[in-house]
Amino acid sequence: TEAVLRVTRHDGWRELTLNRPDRLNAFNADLHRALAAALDAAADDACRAVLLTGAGRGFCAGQDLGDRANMEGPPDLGAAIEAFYNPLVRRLRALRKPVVCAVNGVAAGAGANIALACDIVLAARSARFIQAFAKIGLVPDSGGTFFLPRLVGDARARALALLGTPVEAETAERWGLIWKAVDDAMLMEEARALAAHLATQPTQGLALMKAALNASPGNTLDAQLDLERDLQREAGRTADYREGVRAFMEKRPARFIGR
Ligand code: T3D
Repeated sequence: TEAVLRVTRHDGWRELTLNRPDRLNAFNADLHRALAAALDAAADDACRAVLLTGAGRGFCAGQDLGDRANMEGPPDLGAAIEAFYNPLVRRLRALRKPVVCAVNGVAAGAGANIALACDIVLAARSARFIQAFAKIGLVPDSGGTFFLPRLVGDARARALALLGTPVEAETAERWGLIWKAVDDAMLMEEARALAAHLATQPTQGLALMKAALNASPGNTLDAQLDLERDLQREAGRTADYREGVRAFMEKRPARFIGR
């Protein structure tokens, strides 16, 4: 049987492809376990960027509802969130390297919010983002109620959550939900070029940047200024910072090593 997650190693970065195309890459426990293992493995210094995408015509349809179809009593969905979805979002945010998401098709439910948890989101023009939870009586999870209002503002976040209205990629770009909508035929080329570029950049600096941005929503300006001071202290001690300054002074491109 084909793996539910395809891991492709490129020079300095890895491509992770959700691979249950006949279910629009909906999550079952196997896919969760495989993705968790791949993200943990991506902590390796040899990997300096990650690209997450989906096989087939969808990106991810969230939880596989087939696994929830024959319930005897009321299920404890909190247990699934605790075991799988929350750790996934935490892994994506905590990974000390950029995660690019190429949303190749529909992203629904947790599938939409997992895309939003990534650092840079590109989407095919034909892709849609759907907070599908309203249609089955659930609450946006996987950070949806955290990311949505911060990305698009409270008014849009509320309507998207309460109505489950699909958002086209171009609208998503215009609203600031994602970085960029890309022609379908160009999506993977552009996403791979972006991941490959990030893999040549000052990885420690990017990791510290990510930490600062992760902390920002919960911080006061004073706390964030203190954090920037501490992270800049750390960034200033990296070999890549010294190389960046040297390359600038010598008017040549920098050669970053990720340390
Ligand atoms: O339970 C917990 O652990 C709590 C955590 C919950 C997290 C969540 O994500 S809850 C939200 C779950 N997701 C959804 O509610 C979305 C369900 N899917 C859809 O609404 C639609 O499929 C889409 C809008 C995403 C796409 O529509 P469309 O018309 O392009 O495709 P389709 O025909 O509906 O789907 C294609 C196939 O994929 C189809 O199977 P078939 O008929 O060809 O055999 C469909 O059943 C299957 N599929 C799509 N989404 C799921 C799925 N199968 C299982 N689970 C899915 N989520």
